[in-house]
Amino acid sequence: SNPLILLLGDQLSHEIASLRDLPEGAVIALCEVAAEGTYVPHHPQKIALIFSAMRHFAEELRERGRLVHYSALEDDDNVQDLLGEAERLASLYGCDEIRAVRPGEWRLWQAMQARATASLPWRLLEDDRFFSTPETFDAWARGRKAPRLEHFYRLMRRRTGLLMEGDEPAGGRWNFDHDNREPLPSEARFPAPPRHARDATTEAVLALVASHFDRHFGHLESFHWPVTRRQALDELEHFLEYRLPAFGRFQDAISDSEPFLYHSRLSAALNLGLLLPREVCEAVEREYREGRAPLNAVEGFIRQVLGWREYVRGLYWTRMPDYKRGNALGAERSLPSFFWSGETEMRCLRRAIEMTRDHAYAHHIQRLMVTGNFALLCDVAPEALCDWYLAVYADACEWVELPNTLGMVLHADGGLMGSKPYCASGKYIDRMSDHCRDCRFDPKQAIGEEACPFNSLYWDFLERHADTLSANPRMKLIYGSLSRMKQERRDAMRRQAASFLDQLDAEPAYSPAHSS
Ligand code: FAD
Ligand code: DLZ
Ligand code: SF4
Repeated sequence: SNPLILLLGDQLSHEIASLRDLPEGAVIALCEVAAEGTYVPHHPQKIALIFSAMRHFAEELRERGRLVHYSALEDDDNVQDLLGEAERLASLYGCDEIRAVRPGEWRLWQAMQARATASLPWRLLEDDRFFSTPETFDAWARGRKAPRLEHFYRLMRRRTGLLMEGDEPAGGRWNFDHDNREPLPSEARFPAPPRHARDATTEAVLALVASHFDRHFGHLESFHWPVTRRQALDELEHFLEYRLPAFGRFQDAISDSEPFLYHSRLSAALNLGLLLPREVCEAVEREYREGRAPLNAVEGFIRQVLGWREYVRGLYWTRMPDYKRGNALGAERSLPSFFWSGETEMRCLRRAIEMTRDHAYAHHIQRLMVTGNFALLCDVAPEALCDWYLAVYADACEWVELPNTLGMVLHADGGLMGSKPYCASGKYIDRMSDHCRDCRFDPKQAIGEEACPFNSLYWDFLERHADTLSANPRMKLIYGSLSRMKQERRDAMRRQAASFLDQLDAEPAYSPAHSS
């Protein structure tokens, strides 16, 4: 046969299934298309990262002697749609089938399956770069009333042998989360991230993106993403040496000035395929085995990649398309316009959104406990929030973004991702961060002009959703506190929250420009 291999922008691994056992005449296609750039208004850094990484990967394939067709965004004959472009190229090169690995989003998977015809079949292959497949996840989850990360994670530790000593977890415990909750250290100096040289390819892509996607939210100036495997390996080395040892302790801390803290910054390289999760976990485990990093850090990291990352993917593929329609708390509010401008007096939100705009990055606790928590407490509609997270982060791909946003943040999946919502008041943000001293609000007040809005929103959220949440055993303590609160105070909270939400609703609606 004479296949056309369609490689998507997040399939840039030489080990990927579609590049194995290639017949002599196989044509490998990588396609920059407008449709993928605009179905949500992606951050310009995200588009630049993907295009530059695709161009570099195409070059590597050519160096390995492969026949590659690269459709650039500005090519005259580009039909600007992934499936259409693949079919055009298949006919151009006289190919008799199109091969592709399962993409990262259900909409494309569905479209590819629907597309196959007798004259031009689409052959779809499993993505085996992950530790698990949708099929193995399904086999595990089926029959469980409530699938839980912890059980899945232990099974994955056993299956892979990562951090295992025989049948026992290294260090005698599966979980070191309790050691991983230190607030921001007062005098810490965080390691500066590596800066990768921008070659001519990256410069050309940055110019292209600046001219085509200039109306999307996000700045290009600080573009620093690794765009090749070589650069991604440098990022990994940097993480192992300078960040991993402190990764666990400050995993939950938030800083007003530092976007990266001790986080790995590896999600984008992992999601694009420049690094494989197995090699990253093995390298991190080696640091523990050879005495260079403590177990709480190493276990904390491996839990995220071997546990959460695989778990969300399993949920995504086994629950879609229904998963995307979940709205267990009936949230209907539109996304506040300041998510696209950063213009709010709430310092923590402002900084999380500014860092997002500047770097196409915010770390997990900013996503979960600042922007996410706020959206949860305000009943922002899942679809609006999911579109935002999918657009603004360099690592965003629906298989990982959706369960985190709709499930973990909004509790809209009825508790598949988390047994309780991660709602919190200003007290939590004050404890974990140094934002509040620069804020015009006071995290210790709940009522009045100076009061931190998170506080009244938090209690009002609990009141509003008591029907759904108060029976949850993990919410018992907090509903106990609520019921002991004087009625007067509860009424005052409700009024305070209502007036905040009214103001929010009165702001002009805004949605970011989708450029052509
Ligand atoms: P680190 O803190 O260094 O973590 C190490 C690695 O663990 C990450 O690189 C990532 O691969 C993995 N990881 C950590 N947490 C999660 C998680 N909850 N789910 C899956 N993998 C995880 N991650 C994405 O890769 N893409 C997304 O689109 C995405 N959207 C998110 C949306 C929301 C609302 C939330 C709360 C989280 C989202 N995450 C997403 C998970 C997590 O926030 C990012 O993976 C992480 O912040 C990336 O930065 P890092 O590489 O420095 O992570
Ligand atoms: C996110 C993205 C963008 C902006 N552009 C392209 C593109 O032009 N060509 C491409 O193959 N992939 C792109 N991607 C990534 C795809 O959207 C991603 O592969 C799917 O979302 C699912 O995996
Ligand atoms: Fe955020 Fe409230 Fe602290 Fe201001 S006072 S930074 S709004 S938590």
